[in-house]
Amino acid sequence: MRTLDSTTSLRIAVQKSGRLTDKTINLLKGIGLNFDDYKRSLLVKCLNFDVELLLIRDDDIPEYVEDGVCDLGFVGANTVAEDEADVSILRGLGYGVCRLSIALPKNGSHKIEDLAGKKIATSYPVLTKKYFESKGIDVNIITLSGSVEIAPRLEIADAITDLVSTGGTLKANGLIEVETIFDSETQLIQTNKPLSEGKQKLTEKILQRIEGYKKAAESRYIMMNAPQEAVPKIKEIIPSLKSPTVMPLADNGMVAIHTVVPLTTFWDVMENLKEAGATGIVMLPIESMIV
Ligand code: PRT
Ligand code: ZN
Repeated sequence: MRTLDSTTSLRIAVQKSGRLTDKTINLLKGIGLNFDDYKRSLLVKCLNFDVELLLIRDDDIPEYVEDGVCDLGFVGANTVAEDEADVSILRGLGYGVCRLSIALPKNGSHKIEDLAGKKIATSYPVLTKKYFESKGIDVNIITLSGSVEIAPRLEIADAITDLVSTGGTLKANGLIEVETIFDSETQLIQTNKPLSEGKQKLTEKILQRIEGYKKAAESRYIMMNAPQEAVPKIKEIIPSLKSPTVMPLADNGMVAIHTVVPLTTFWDVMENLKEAGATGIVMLPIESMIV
């Protein structure tokens, strides 16, 4: 195992090839990290920061970060929790969202209490065991590494726990989702081994940039014209980060207003602004922002 010192780059673990890969790479590029083609090598140097990416299977990421082989990692909360990894969770990232759920064959009892003494197939034995123990239901857990959804049809198990996002896989296999036992999203994790001052500073910088990047993705920049007398009403409508920018226009009594609104309220805000007298409302995406 390598020693951690200030001469080595901040090493970040990323899933090599899977559901989290593209979104993680896009996030890293979006916060200004440039690197060579990540598909060609397992260890990729960042061209403009003292950072390197280690591309590995997602299952290995919590352990590599726990051991300090990697300083940071991007991985599903489900994988971190199943590993019971001793790492720090820096933040959730809002992608790779899924849930670990109990699913049962369509025909038969749909009560989890009726699973007492039955066989449950899963790739998540730790989380599944914890859940059933917390409910006081004694079950036999069968660990499978994949294709868990087929286990009831093969009569290997009476029920399963598996990751679900759209629910299509369960449905296609004649299973009904009856209970969520763990909600997951991709997380940025950090090793609990000590980091050099340089690495710690870089980690904080990355975290701050992610904050701005996420905020920007969830916001829209809007510009509009309005009569001066509509400004107080418009200020009430805009749940702005700060006060909106209000600039007089050459047209007498008219002003231009620029502001940022959260995407979630965007359409309501647009409609209310129009009603309050705003015209020529323009909305623009925001690449990034410092918050
Ligand atoms: O090769 P490697 O080990 O790196 O990858 P992997 O095959 O183990 O993982 P991968 O790439 O499939 O998933 C990586 C991570 O993506 C998971 O650990 C989760 O954090 C997250 N994620 C999000 C999902 C899903 N959504 C998901 N739907 N992981 C798996 N699934 C599977 C699920 O197991 C089931 O087979 O998709 C199927 C269900 O999907 P729906 O849409 O039909 O419900
Ligand atoms: Zn995996």
